Amino acid sequence: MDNSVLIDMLKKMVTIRYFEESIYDVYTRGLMPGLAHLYIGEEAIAVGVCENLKRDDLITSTHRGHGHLIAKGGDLNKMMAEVIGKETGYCKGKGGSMHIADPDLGIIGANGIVAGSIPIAAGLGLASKIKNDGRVIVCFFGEGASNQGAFHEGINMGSLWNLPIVYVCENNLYGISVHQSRAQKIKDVAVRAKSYDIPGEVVDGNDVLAVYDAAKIAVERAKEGLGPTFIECKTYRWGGHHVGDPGTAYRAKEEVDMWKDKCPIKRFKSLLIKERVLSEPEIERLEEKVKKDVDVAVTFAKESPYPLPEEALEDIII
Ligand SMILES: Cc1ncc(C[n+]2csc(CCOP(=O)(O)OP(=O)(O)O)c2C)c(N)n1
Repeated sequence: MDNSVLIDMLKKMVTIRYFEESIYDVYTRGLMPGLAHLYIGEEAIAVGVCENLKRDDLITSTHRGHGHLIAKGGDLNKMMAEVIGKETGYCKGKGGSMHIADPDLGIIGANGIVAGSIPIAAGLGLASKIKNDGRVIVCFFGEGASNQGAFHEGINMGSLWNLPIVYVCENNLYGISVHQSRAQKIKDVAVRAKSYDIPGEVVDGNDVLAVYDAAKIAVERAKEGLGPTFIECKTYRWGGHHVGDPGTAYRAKEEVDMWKDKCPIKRFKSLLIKERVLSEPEIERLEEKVKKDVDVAVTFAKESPYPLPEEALEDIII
């Protein structure tokens, strides 16, 4: 793989991490209405998958969507402004964290309905197949979503109609406060692919190159008309379910610490240093640049106006 691609992947992972930390900061300062679900710890998945996509390819996202959007090229200023409810945001500040979409970048949208994006991916896949436009649809969701009826109905259609979809299950072990073992008997969600007669693979979701490799094969299969693939990425969310949940009541500190040791960014940085792709000072400079970009987004969002009350009913369907 070209060094510039590896560096771009690190940059995107660091951007997601710092963007999410900044959201936590604006939340604790009381600048953010409502809540947001952070992606810290899971950065390798969005980046490893989206690095295989072209601008025209489509992604559907989840309630924990910032990482997917950034990995697909989302605008940091417009994202941050949306999260804190400002008029310059993606939805003029009326949608918030869980409703960010950018169709021009192939980002069909975050989604507050757990598993809601899976039938949407079936529709997008069917449209792509009918138009024969060569697009691939990546559908992100959690292991919790895989217990929903919409998951089974959506994948059944994807499989039956041989649609160009890559199903990416981000198994972070918890659905809100419920451990996976209390919600499903299987350990590997990927086994469910078998009942839909599509390939299913388990990968280390904290290893960005392992995710990249698995997604590359899946994207190629979809482009060749061979139908969907299911990739389960094992990972962990470092924080609580959302910014208001400390995440300490239902998880042991040792468990959280163990996963923090497996930090996808630390791991990728070590590899890039070992392979002489980047030196430590170069990584520091990259991180400084990313921090500046995110800080600019925060300032842009803070300084932007709120939407006008008289426009509250515009742009919505009532
Ligand atoms: C249809 C539906 N049911 C329940 C909820 C409440 N809810 C929000 S997030 C969540 C857990 C989702 O877990 P998972 O799919 O594993 O994603 P994660 O939060 O772990 O990323 C639930 C039950 C919802 N938003 N939508």
